[in-house]
Amino acid sequence: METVLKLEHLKVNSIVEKIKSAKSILLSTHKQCDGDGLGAILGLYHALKKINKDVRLFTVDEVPRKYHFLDFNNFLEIYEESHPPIENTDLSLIFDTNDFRMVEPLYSELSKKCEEVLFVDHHPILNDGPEPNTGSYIDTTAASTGEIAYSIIKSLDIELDEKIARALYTSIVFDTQLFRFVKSASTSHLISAELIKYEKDPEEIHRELFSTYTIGKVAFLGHVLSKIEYHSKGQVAVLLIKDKYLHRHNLDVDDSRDIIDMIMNIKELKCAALFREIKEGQYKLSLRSKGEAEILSVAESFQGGGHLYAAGAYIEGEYEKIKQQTVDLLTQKLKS
Ligand SMILES: [Mn+2]
Repeated sequence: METVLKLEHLKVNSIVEKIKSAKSILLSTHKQCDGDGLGAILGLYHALKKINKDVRLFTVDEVPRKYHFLDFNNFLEIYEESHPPIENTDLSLIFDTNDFRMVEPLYSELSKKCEEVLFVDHHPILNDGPEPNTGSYIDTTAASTGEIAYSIIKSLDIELDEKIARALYTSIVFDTQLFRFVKSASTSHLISAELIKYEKDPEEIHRELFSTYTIGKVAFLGHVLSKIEYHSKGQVAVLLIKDKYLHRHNLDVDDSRDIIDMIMNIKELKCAALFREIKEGQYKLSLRSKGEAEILSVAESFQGGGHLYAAGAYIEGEYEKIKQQTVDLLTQKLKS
């Protein structure tokens, strides 16, 4: 087990050296943060505190309710346009994205105030997107950025503890969806096996992340799941979630985020597209594929991004048109 993990450590050496020489470090993740980015920066925050670094933790917007069990209220700050300027900082590390647009307006402030701003990520660099800053660390073989944070912490010789383990374990189980998406590597399991020694109730974490349905949410699901459309002989599913559906059941945006993965449990399906209405004529598209069709390029054709088989984009236009365009692209991908 040790050998496998040691190999992983080597790759993050440049980031580790930068952390060693920095006194003040700021950690952040993409907007509408998820369990992966948040878990990774929380784990690293607790670890860097142990070696007496001056660390600050920022998100660019509210952290969704379901992550509140991670207990970050006393030190996590939300950066908004009106936020007082950030003090000069030696190093900023941004986890779980390599696209600065996902970290605005914080990113612009960091570029002014930090010696160095680097991305630590596992998403492929977008073909048409911005080039991540030199020195950034991107490992697309990692199933979560929590695994990268783990390697950094280990390379710094920081001993794990309950807080670090809880955060990193959250990151891994969130992005692998309880070890369903592990990118065929043993790394996620090996690291988790070590983390779980420090975590007294891993099942509580599973519940906090995945058993979050309220009665309202189940009613909402009953409503939206009945509206799924099937195309290409049932291989492609499309769903539109109107803003008013969420309002009607008193839910927020984060409550709609797991629906696409739920749809992907349909056996016959090969890929799915979920459109969430932001306002009329404006949609957040989420795409998923079981692996036969690569869908990142479909997201990129709408100026979006993500992973090869899980991607998304923000789209403006008339719904029926955008939908048809998406279905056509997905069908093409299935044929090629
Ligand atoms: Mn991630």
